[in-house]
Amino acid sequence: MRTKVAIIGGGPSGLLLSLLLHQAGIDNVVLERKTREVVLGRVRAGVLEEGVVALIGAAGASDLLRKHALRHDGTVIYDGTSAFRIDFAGISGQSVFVYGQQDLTRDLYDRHAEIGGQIIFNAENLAIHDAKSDSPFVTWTSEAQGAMQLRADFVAGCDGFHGVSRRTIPDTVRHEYEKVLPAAWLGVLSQTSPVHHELIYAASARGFALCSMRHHNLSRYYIQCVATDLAEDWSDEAFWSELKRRIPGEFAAKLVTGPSIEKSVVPLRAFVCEPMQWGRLFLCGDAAHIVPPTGAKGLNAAAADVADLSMALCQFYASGEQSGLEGYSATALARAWKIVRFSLWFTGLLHRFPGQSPFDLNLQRADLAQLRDHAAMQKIMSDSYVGFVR
Ligand code: FAS
Ligand code: PHB
Repeated sequence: MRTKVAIIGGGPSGLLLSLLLHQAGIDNVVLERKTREVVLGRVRAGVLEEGVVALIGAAGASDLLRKHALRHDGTVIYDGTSAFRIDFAGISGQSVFVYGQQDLTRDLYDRHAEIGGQIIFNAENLAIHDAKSDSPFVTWTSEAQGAMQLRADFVAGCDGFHGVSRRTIPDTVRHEYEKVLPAAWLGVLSQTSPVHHELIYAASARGFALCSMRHHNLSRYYIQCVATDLAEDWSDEAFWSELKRRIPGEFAAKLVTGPSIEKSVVPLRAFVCEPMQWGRLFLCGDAAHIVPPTGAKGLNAAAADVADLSMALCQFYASGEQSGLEGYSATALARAWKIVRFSLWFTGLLHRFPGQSPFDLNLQRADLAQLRDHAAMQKIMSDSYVGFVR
């Protein structure tokens, strides 16, 4: 088999890249380790930047998003005593859009099927070969077809944190930076009406909590938990009772609870791989970087990589110009580190970590007061959250 771009990974990064390349008439094949059902079953992210919504539109997959996504012009921050609002629209002139990653990935898959895109599921034991040559190839096995090979001009590593692409870059070339935080998030999805029409980020003395949503009858809640907690360690009752103790009383009083239809634990860590390219292999999204979900940046950062790589590939195939490809890693890494910085700052502001001294807690209180009272601080936070920090 032969194509122009072999895309490893059928998550949001891989599908978005495949659609954007298709729009430009650039032949590509997506290779996904799991089944479509497994990929679409992942709940994950919930907030999209306005620029990412436009990118999904450029990929031809935004019809349902534009119809059903909830536009949020701001968010509520609770400092443990009082709540205040950050007015994204007023401060940054942009909003964010609440639309679950599950729905987005489904839309991307539906569009991909509409255009007759090529995707191979259950691609096991995938390996990338000759990435430093101008004719790399990918091998894999599948029950249906046995050992397979695909030759390509370029390979896009969109296979997430546990994928094979990043590890294809030799240890002598690859530098990995990681910061693991001593906490995790326990997330619950429930078919209940959201407690508020905007998100509530709560920095309570008992730990962080987040009230989010998917639509008017589907809510997404998180509480900070111990890093070693398992979802099954928490009953629904225990979850709801703890959430109520961490959010402002006025919201706790009207919180609609119900059975969890999904419950999962997400570790809090930041990770960056340098470089994000090696020869004709280019890494996008979680394959190259991970951020704590506090800033709602993981999926948006992945989309930004995809936008850069698709533009660079379009430039190459249109005119032979290689500057976009040659500068991809430097551009994407400069952005990734700013996104890591914002996500870690926002996480540190809102979470309580083991070993924090009374001095640390007073500093945290001062930082929250600074965000509440100073327009300059709100400008930095708002611009970062809506996606201006690039
Ligand atoms: P993904 O991991 O989504 O997709 C990679 C794909 O590659 C997968 O389908 C995988 O099966 C496939 N793959 C892996 N190895 C392969 C191989 N060897 N061969 C072929 N295919 C292979 N972000 C937020 O903004 N907010 C959140 O609340 C949030 N919650 C999260 C919760 C969890 C549990 C996780 C893991 C992440 C969360 N994220 C969140 C971040 C998440 O949304 C990612 O940023 C987003 O999925 C990135 O998309 P991809 O880069 O496509 O990687
Ligand atoms: C979500 O709705 O899943 C969500 C929203 C905002 C975040 C993280 C997760 O910061």
